[in-house]
Amino acid sequence: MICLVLTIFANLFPAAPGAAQERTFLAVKPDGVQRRLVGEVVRRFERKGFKLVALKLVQASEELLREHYAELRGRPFFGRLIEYMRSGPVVAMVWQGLDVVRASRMLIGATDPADASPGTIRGDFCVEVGKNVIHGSDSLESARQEIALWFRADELLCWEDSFGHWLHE
Ligand code: IDP
Ligand code: MG
Repeated sequence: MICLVLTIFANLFPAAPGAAQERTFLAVKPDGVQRRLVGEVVRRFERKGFKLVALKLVQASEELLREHYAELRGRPFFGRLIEYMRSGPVVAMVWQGLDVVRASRMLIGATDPADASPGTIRGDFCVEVGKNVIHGSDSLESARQEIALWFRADELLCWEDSFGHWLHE
């Protein structure tokens, strides 16, 4: 109930400190988990000022992954992509903050690490599109769908953020 009131308030006054703002879905892919990059990824999003609202280690099922990547069903690499994502656990997360969907894509870098700028996650930690360490939602609508696909509503925590005053005007 408190969450609901805060969310309504935040939507009415978007610039208010601690405003709910938007949410995105991120996942450290199996190569990122194997290569011990989970802490590095979390550190980058925390350091930027975003707020973690959910996190879990998941061995994703084929069914879940087919749904998650449904848009890419017709692509020649689809089968390999599903196998890659099933090859080990992933760390699924929801992050919240001002313009977080777009900002996350900038922190992550281009899909093909060869095109990703140095300083981005893909630019710094990988070399091939088929092992590109991290997933991030590409729009508000896909963020909404992906969060609902990977998390139950009660796994998204609404917690008081004492940090917002130092981030927002
Ligand atoms: P994104 O992850 O940057 O949003 P998408 O185009 O949505 O990129 O593709 C989803 C994932 O599919 C990529 O992150 C990558 O793992 C994989 N992928 C995309 N294009 C290729 C390709 O040409 N070969 C192999 N895998 C690919
Ligand atoms: Mg995508």
